[in-house]
Amino acid sequence: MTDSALAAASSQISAAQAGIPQIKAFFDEPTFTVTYVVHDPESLRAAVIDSVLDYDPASGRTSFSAAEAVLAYVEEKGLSIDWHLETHAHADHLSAAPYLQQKLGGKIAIGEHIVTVQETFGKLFNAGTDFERDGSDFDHLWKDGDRFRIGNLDVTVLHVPGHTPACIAYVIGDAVFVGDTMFMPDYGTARADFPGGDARTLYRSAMRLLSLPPETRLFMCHDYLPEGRKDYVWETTVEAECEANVHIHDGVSEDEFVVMREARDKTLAMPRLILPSVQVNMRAGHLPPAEDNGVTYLKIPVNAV
Ligand SMILES: N[C@@H](CCC(=O)N[C@@H](CS)C(=O)NCC(=O)O)C(=O)O
Ligand SMILES: [Fe+2]
Repeated sequence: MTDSALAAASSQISAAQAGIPQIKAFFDEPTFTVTYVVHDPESLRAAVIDSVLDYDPASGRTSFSAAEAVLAYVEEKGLSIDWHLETHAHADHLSAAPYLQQKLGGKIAIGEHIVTVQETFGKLFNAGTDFERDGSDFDHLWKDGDRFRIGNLDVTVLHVPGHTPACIAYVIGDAVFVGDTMFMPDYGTARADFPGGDARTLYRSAMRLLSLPPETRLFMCHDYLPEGRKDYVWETTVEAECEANVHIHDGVSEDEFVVMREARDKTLAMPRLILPSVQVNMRAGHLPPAEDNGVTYLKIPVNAV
């Protein structure tokens, strides 16, 4: 069967030399998340990928230091933001997309299968009828193989489920923002035990990305600083992952991967911010509506996760 989305992504990468995207990474140490600003150097059109809203669970306070760093960079470079791109509904940090959108304009977008995620978490949080669950909280939903441009940069969307059902990767020029599929070679892959996650599906998604040209640059969504390394890093290549990824290097079979992934997932604690994150991120990063006293509340489902 021909994979036309992947073929488009591959030929785009080969042709990318003319419009190499400019990429700036912002690492948020409290959540180990990497936010990217990607821009076209000719037109200065840009996208923000996977932004972070600071959230202190003890006080319930949000703040904006991570987002302010992105704002300062966008201003300094004179960029125009077309998109706030999410790779998935994150379970470990709140998105700052609505805050950045209010300051910078641009549309908030995620993969079309977010509706599955909205259904699951809408139920878990007993969200009312104000929560539509049809993706309409987002400005745009991508499907596999969608192509668009950021200035002169070509972008191809790849659906890469497994960590969550809605995960997508953005191929921008010769750079792929892989979301939570794989991590740096010495850390491996993302967990597959969230609702709708699946280790076998994750393996297939990772293999799909790893069939892109070897020189393709890969940008991670997280780095967890494995033992033996002193610095956080988030950029690698298809070739390096194929050679050395501790979970999915060349030669690891699908069945071997599934056994390893499922065993490892049983040992992992829930992310520190999963409950606040998913009920906000299922709404594209908007907080639930304030109650009649003007205060916004986040829910904690007891013994339900
Ligand atoms: N310690 C982190 C862990 C977050 C976590 O579970 N991250 C997911 C991605 S959203 C993952 O795939 N982790 C892989 C691992 O921890 O091995 C936290 O509490 O936020
Ligand atoms: Fe994630």
